[in-house]
Amino acid sequence: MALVEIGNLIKNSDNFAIVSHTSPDGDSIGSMLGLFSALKEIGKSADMFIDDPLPEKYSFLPGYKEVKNIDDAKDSYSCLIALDCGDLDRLGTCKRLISKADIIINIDHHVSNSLFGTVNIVDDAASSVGEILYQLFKINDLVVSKDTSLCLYTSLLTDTGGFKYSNTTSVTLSIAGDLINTGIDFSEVYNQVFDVKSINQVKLMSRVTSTLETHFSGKIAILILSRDMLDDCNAREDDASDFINIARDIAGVEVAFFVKEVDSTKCRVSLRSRQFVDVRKIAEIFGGGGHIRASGCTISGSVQEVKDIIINELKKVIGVGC
Ligand SMILES: [Mn+2]
Repeated sequence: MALVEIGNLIKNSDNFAIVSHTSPDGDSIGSMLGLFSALKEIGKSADMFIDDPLPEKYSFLPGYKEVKNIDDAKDSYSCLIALDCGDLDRLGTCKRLISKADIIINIDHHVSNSLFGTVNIVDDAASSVGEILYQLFKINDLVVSKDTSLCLYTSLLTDTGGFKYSNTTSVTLSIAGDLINTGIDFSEVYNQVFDVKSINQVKLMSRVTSTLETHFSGKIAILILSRDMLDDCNAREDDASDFINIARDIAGVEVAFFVKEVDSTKCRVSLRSRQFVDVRKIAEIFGGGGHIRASGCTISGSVQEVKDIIINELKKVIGVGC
């Protein structure tokens, strides 16, 4: 459906629920808070839900504290807007809100999106959901205030890794320019999102990097995060969300993956590639998804077992073209 029709649908609705994926990142949080801010500008009521704690580093964003617990949801919503979710399972427990809403608007940029909405805007050429929302607001003459801009800018900045990933386009940069023109402190956003670390996070980084292993003549780099490390450092899993980049950035590495122990029976895996390997395909084998250079999945097994499973899959693709 076209952006103008979605805009009309939003203008003619009220009582919104906004949801996004588990393990929230800068795009899910930035787009959610940006949409919330834009809806408030036109006098709409909206509740926001994410089925996981929000990383503290985004607490500078307006509306951060207004994200609600799923147990505080109303009995019904006229319109539910899902952001940055390739499929309904990405919503975690927020999935149950689907049956409480009359209309589902699905706004996403994952090519694998299952089109679960009543209406769907899935643009895999967009760097981030924040980029799609900006276009939606502009084309429908909705106000993009300084608060809204701060949130959307955070979406663009984080999903492009600071405007350096190949998903960054001239459209992304032009929108970022428009957002900066509202007067937001964009260097402070960068600082908060990429630079500032807690002492516990730095301690955790030291533990995680000490697990570094490389395989296939240094083309594969692996990091491990165990529950014990989190307990020892008094840290949360999301404190480790950027550590995968340390492995990916080692000279000669084509694929980096990060095995995070959920419990003794399963692990979450994040995958990154540099130039050749489509890591989304690997994540999809295990029911996960993502993008060609960044993906994730959950696999049953111990840390060691899961590590071996991924190495085995990479064995089939590494050396083919790289
Ligand atoms: Mn995204």
